[in-house]
Amino acid sequence: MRIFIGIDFGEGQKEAIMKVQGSLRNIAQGRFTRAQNLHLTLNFLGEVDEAKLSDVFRAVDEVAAETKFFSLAIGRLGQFPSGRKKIIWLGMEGSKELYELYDRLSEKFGKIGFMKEERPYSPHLTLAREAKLEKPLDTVDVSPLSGIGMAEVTEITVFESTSRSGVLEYLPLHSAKLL
Ligand code: 2AM
Repeated sequence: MRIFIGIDFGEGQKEAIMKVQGSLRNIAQGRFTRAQNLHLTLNFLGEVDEAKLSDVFRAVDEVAAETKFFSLAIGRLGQFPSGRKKIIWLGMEGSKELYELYDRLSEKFGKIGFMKEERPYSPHLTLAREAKLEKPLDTVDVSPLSGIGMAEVTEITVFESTSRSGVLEYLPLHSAKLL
């Protein structure tokens, strides 16, 4: 099973994000993320044996039980890589708590035998894949985001990433509430 730990967003936040995506659709072609798939990835574990899932759930529970809820500002639009077909994302404004949560999870997953991610954590919320831009990204209207301000993070979720006939689906398997 392809597993990652992520943060889900509330309906109001998803609505605002989808409005920004709507504006992006005016200047780009690509595979756009569906509203139900909007999330922020914390730790990506990759292929996990079903037998190891309960260890993953326990690790998430333990970290959640020692982490206070926090706020996250959904910030600027960005893209990578710089080639012709890009991933377009919304970045999170530097939240110390988010990075601390990521580090705590990484440490815990290291202890139960998962490889540490070499690349630095780059929190982003993917709006579109394989995107081809017809105009610069700064022409996208991001004003709906100012309406939602800070997103409160109160729980973390273990997701299974599946692809059925090319349609990506992220199934929540287990959630743990932060303090
Ligand atoms: P993406 O949106 O940039 O593709 C499920 O695939 C989630 O895990 C997505 O948020 C995806 O990020 C992320 N993801 C996929 N492969 C990854 C990897 N090797 N390292 C970190 N995150 C990854």
